[in-house]
Amino acid sequence: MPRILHLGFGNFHRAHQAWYTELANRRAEAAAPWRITGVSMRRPDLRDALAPEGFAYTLAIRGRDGLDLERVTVHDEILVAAEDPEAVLRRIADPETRIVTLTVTEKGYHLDPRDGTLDLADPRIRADLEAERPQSAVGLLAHGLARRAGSGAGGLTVISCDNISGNGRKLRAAVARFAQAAGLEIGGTAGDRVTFPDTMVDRITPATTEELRASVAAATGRPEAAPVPTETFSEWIVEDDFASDRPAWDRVGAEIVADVAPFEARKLRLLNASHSFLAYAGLLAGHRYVQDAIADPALRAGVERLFDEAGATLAEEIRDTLPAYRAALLARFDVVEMKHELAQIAMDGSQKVPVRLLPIVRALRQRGLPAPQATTAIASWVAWLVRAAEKGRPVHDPAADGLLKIAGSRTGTPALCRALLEQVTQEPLPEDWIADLAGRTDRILEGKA
Ligand code: CS2
Repeated sequence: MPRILHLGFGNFHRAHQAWYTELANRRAEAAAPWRITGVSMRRPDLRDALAPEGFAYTLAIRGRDGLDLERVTVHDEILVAAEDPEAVLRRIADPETRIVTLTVTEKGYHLDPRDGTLDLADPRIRADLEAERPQSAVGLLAHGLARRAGSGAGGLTVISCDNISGNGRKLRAAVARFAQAAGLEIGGTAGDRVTFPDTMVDRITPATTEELRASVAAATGRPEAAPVPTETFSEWIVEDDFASDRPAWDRVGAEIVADVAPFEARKLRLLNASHSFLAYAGLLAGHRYVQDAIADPALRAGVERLFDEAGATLAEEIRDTLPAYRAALLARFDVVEMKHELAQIAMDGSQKVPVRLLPIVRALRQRGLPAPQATTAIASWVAWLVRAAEKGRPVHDPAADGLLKIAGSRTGTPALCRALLEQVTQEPLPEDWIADLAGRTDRILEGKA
């Protein structure tokens, strides 16, 4: 039975890659169905909640015309990496496993946000470098690939499904760096090839709420512990670089292409960039959900300007798609029943700002153009951190301690902006841009923006 091992068994995986695999299995009736081993990285809660149902769950797909319920039944095993890393390593080395997918969020890669390489000074990575049984995704992959190498287990495709630009390439480099530092030999022979295609993934998937549990129970007539809310829209673009066979994903909507980069830039710089802007500016304006922020005329106008700026940085070949893409995005943000929490999107800004917003500023400045709205979006992040430091509010970010220390310092806004940005980029930060950023931050903090 062909198998996928998935690291990061959370709602996004359950709404996206698992759903494509479910549909592909239904399509390819004659072939052996693919099964997924889900791996929760830390907590057993979801495994325990889903075990009585044989790990099946309901996907609650919310569109303008109501709720559509689909059953997803592709998982037959859930492991918990923190409890039993050995079981995960065995599965990576298992010849049945043809594909490893990952949704561990940006911070789950332990990359240095300033240059996107594995951060060997990160405490989790340091601990894993000493351990026989690592717990991070990168450590598990390096050890698992070392076991697999030369075993004749066959080719393996490792697919990062997180919102990081060049996600496949960065993951490959991170695993190689870890292996080198740990003295592991992972280079497969011709028969044991391992590839890391780049991908663009897209489906808005909020957290499960009590309200969703109640509406799914009312519709199906039986209570369910962990249904997943999502939208009708879904997109998955994967680089054509497979070392193994794969489910018939391309027959159910996924696209396998030669170059993912233009799609990835469009998604990160339009969807994710405006999400982050709405999160910081929206929370500062007292909103709770994406739907409230996008209904605020000032914020909606800001999103439109951000779309203009981001659109101008994209490759020529994708520009024609922009009017329809932008209209679809606004409609997606507007679905009132989604209740997508801005606080969830605001998390991990130090990992998100450098891949979503800074590339817009960089690309426009390289052409001698200003990037006022992308700069305002970054200023919203800075202002939100300053407010959090003032109020002693916790910030969910792997770099929270350092960020809050800077945000709470009384060095003056330009120095504060520079110090914060230096946490997330190695690029030179020109004085005029820092002055502009600081001015925008002050106006937001004074309530004048
Ligand atoms: C969001 C994304 O939480 C966030 O930062 O911007 O998770 C977004 O909902 C997805 O990328 C949509 O595909």
